[in-house]
Amino acid sequence: MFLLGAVMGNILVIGGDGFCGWPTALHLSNLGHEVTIVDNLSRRAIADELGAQSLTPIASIEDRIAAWQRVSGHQLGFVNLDVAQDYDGLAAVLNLLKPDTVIHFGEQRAAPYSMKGPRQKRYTVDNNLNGTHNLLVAIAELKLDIHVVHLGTMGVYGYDGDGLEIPEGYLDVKVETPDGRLLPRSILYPTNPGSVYHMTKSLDQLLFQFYAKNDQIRITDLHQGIVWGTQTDETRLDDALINRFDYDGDYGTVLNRFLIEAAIGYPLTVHGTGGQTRAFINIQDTVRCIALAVANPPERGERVRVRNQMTETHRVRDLAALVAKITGARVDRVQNPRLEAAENELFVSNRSFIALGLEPITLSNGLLAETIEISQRFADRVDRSKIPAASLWRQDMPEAASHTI
Ligand code: NAD
Ligand code: USQ
Repeated sequence: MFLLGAVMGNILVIGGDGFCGWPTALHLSNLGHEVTIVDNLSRRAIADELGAQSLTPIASIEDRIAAWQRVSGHQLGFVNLDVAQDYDGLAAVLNLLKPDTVIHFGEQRAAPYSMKGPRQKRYTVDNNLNGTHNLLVAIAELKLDIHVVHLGTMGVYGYDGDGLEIPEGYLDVKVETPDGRLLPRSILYPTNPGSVYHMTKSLDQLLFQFYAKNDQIRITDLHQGIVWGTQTDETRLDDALINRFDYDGDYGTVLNRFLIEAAIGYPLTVHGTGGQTRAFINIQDTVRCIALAVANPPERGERVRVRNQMTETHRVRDLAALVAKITGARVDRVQNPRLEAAENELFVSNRSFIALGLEPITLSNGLLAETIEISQRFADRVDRSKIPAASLWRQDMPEAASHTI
C-alpha cells in the first residue's frame, strides 16, 4: 500500500532555504502539511565568500515566507539554526514542535567546493557529519517517533560502473563459510565516493544504519541524481518565490551550467572526454519524490529504506550535444579538474518511486525550454569569470578547467 501525501503532518525541513529544500517546503505546505524551515543560511554566506550569486535573484528568507503566505494563505515557520554546531538548539526545536517528519537537506553539497582546500574539506566533513549525527542523537534522546528523510546521493555508489544495474541501497550476496556453505546476506552497496562531499554521504549511511538498528529510528535515505531545472509549480507563483540557480564552477551542476553557458554565448565546458554517465532528475520530480517518501515511511525497527531518486541517465558529452543542437552553442572540451573515470556505464533501478506512482519528467518533456528561458531572462546577471571550474581534485593537477584540450 502507498499514500499520496494524504496524511497531513507537521514537517521540519532542515536546509529549507536551499535549491531543493525551498521548493520542497512550498510543495509540502501546498499539500496541507505544517512546515517549519530550519536553515543557518550558510549557502547564502558561501555564495558571498565565492563572490558567485544565484543566476536568479532570490529574495531574503523573510520575504520568501511573506510572499508564500500572500499567494497561498499558508504559513511557513522559520528557525535560523546551525544543526551541526547547535545541538541544544536543535533538540529544543524538535522537543517543541515534535514533528512527524524531518527532511534533512542541510549539508554542504558541492563536490568541487569540498575539494577546494583543507578548510573546505574539513568544513564539509564537520558540517555534514555533525549535522546528521546531531539530528539522530536528539531524536533518540528525546524518544520521539520521527521519520527522517535524508537527501543522499547517487554518488555513494561511484561512477566506474560497467553495466551492473545499481540496486536501491542494498546488494544481495552469498558469502562462503569456511566449511563451504553459501549464506545469503543483504549488505549496504559498497561505497566508492569520488569527492570529500560524496564521502560524507557514504559515512552518513553508516550513521543511519546504526541508529535505525539501535534506536529504531525510521529513516529513508534518498540517493538522488543531479538535479536540473529551477522552477516548480509553487515557485512560479510569485517572483519572490523564485528558486536559486547556481552556475559557478563550484556549485553549478552540469546541465544547468550548459544551459546558462549557451544563453550567454560561452562555449559549453565539457570536462575531458565528457564520457561520464550520470543520473538526472528534474527539480519538479525532486519535490514529488520527497512527498511520496514522506507519505510512505518505513516501520519502526525496519532497516533504512533506500530509494534511488533519479529518472534518467545521460552521458555528459551527449547532454552538451543536445544543448548545442537546441541552442546553437559551441562545445568546448576543457581540462578535467576532477579525478574520475574517462568513461563509465550507468544503469540504475528506480523501481521504488515508479511503484509509488512517479511519472518521470524527462529531458524530452519540454521543461528544458523553461530552463533555457530562465537562463536567457537573467543572462545579464552572469559573472563570466565565475564559470571556469577552478577547484582541483589534487593540488598537483594541471591548472584551470578553462583550458581547451
Ligand atoms: P543547497 O546548498 O542549495 O541547500 C542546502 C541548504 O542547507 C542551504 O540552504 C544551507 O544554508 C543549509 N545548510 C547547510 N548546512 C547547514 C547547517 N549546518 N545547519 C542548517 N542549515 C544548513 O543544496 P541543494 O542543492 O538544495 O541540496 C540539498 C541536499 O540534496 C543536499 O544534502 C545535497 O547533498 C542533496 N542533493 C542535491 C543534488 C543537486 O543536484 N542539487 C543532487 C543530489 C543530492
Ligand atoms: N561536468 C562537466 N562540465 C561542467 C560541470 C560538470 O563536464 O561544466 C562533469 C563533471 O566532471 C562530472 C559531471 O559533469 O563528471 C557531473 O558534475 P556535476 O557538478 O553536475 O555533479 P556532481 O559534482 O556529481 O554533484 C551534483 C550535486 C551533488 C549531488 C550529485 C548527484 O552538486 O550535491 O550529490 O550531483 S550525483 O552526481 O548523482 O552524485
